[in-house]
Amino acid sequence: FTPAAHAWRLLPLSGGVDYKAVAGDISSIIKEDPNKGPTLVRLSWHSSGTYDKMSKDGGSGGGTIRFKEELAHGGNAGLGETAVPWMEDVKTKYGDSLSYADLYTLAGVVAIKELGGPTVPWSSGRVDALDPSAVTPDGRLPGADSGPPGADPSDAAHLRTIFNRMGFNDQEIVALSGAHALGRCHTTASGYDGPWTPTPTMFNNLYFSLLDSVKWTQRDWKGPFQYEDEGKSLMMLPTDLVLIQDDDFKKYVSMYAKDQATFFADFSKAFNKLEELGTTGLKSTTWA
Ligand code: ZEM
Repeated sequence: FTPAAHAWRLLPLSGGVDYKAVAGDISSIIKEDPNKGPTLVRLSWHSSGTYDKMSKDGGSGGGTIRFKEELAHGGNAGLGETAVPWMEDVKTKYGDSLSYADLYTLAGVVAIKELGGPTVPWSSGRVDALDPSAVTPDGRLPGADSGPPGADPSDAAHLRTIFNRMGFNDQEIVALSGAHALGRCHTTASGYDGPWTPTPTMFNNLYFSLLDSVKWTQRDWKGPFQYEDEGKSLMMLPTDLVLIQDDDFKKYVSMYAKDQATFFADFSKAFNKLEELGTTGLKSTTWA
């Protein structure tokens, strides 16, 4: 035993990043403009949602969503002009010791908590891919329009195909979809328009209660097929309505509409799983 060896053991791992400090910096960005929170949740989800359990590629692990090749994927419209550049100052501050992959996934859980949601467990240790060769092919994220124009949009099979590929079951699909309590659709990004709830900067179970109770009708407009409420202030995507058109999905919608605590618990588990798909060697990290 030597004092030097002892001191070495006290050094933090992972290049010594203080993840609580990183989380604090992300929180400050959201406090300054709460509308950035939902877009950061979308960034973290899209960075993770490329995973394929058969080929075992994709997922958040390489931080590949920062590459223009991946940002060019249809589902990522808007993120290259918003959430990705918003994180750049934080990345610069911590340098090489903080990976983009850890930063983007941490931003998701910080935003969820900052906007009133659960403290989702998070682990550090993702190692960035150095070049875009790890970018997966376009088409792995769900499309909001699950059928051709004019067709019956209630195609539950599309959602199951996409999410089963990542390893999620019906209950997890519905729980994860509750993130649409947050944020809105932007005509400048996806082409869809409007928020799902009247409180888009609050993480709660309102998405489920609105889905379950409001009379949703097709919006008459020049944009893509979407639904609106009678007051014309809220929206639902065709894929959102699928969750009440399919009985196996609907039972979870009704459950989460009645029970926010169960929604928070199930969402936490599913979102943590989402952010760790395809990763290896992560270390459970206290960030809050
Ligand atoms: Zn979303 N999502 N999503 N989503 N999403 C949008 C926005 C947001 C689908 C989808 O097509 C869209 C999940 C699942 C699915 C968030 C989180 C999560 C938008 C609007 C679309 C079109 C983008 C825009 O125009 O800015 C579809 C089809 C899904 C399949 C089920 C899951 C899972 C999520 C997280 C767990 C969030 C927070 C937003 C709001 C973004 C913002 O900028 O306000």
